[in-house]
Amino acid sequence: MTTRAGFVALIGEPNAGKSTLTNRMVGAKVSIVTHKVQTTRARIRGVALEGDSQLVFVDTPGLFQPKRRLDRAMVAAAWGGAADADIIVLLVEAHRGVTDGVKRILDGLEEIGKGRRIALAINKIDRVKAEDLLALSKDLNERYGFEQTFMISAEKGHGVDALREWLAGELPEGPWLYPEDQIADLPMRMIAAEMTREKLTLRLHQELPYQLTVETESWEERKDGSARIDQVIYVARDGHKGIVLGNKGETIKAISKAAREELQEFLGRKIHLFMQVKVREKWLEEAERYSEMGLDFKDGN
Ligand SMILES: Nc1nc2c(ncn2[C@@H]2O[C@H](COP(=O)(O)OP(=O)(O)O)[C@@H](O)[C@H]2O)c(=O)[nH]1
Ligand SMILES: [Mg+2]
Repeated sequence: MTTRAGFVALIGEPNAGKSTLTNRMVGAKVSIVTHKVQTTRARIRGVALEGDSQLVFVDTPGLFQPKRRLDRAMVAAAWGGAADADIIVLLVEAHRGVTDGVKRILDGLEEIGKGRRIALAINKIDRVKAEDLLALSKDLNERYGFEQTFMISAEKGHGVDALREWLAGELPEGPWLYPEDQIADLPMRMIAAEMTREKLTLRLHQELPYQLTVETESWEERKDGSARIDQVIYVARDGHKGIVLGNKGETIKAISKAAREELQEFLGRKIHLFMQVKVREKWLEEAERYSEMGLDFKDGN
């Protein structure tokens, strides 16, 4: 039996559906998804099997024009994910078409693209008419020489099998990179923190989710099979703390409940989840916070 294995980087603008596609490929939720942009911060790897192939999907933060330090670290992580991959899949939103952001990514691909294998996946086809899709596909293929083009709906599942099967056949021959039952390459404490950050992002408005980060401080296994998890939510301002806590602590209670339920389902056991909110004005400038997110913190970042 010849096995194949390799890395498939999913790149695209924020909100293109990279995390949704990662989760669908893996068949489990390993990456958080919201309707808001810039939800994914680090590179998250989700592992999928197709026949004798092991596909490691690298879900990246979106590619956009970075302004702030965290933005720059995220965009660097996204391009880094692409550079390390065997195959790159660019996701473009069907209903948005060739935006300025997409044009900038195509320029970026010209730079790193030499000798790289790059496929196009037009996502969210459930939102457009078939004839518009063909025109968009033609337009994009005139702008860049993609190896293959797929029309998919990551959310509804259309076209995803064809993409996975093609990728599985194209990856290099070699032994699998992860044990057969592993679905994500992210420490569980980070997945737990991400789950809480997702609930915060869904619940809080505007800029606030961007200005907070979640870390799992301790994870204690208990004799009865349950676990106690302690997390800290770092916010940048005093006022934010009040918002996260909510009136009489209602907001944090609801967030904690939602995160705990999801974690329990994911892990299949009882979880005791404790959260604390800390004000750390400078967390967006602290190297340690970045390494906790799996991002590089560099001078000039
Ligand atoms: N209609 C539709 N929505 C989608 C599809 N794929 C993703 N979405 C939605 O697009 C939003 C962004 O998805 P996400 O995976 O977080 O995008 P990312 O920023 O590229 O990781 C979410 O609200 C998803 O539910 C799709 O195929 N069709
Ligand atoms: Mg994402």
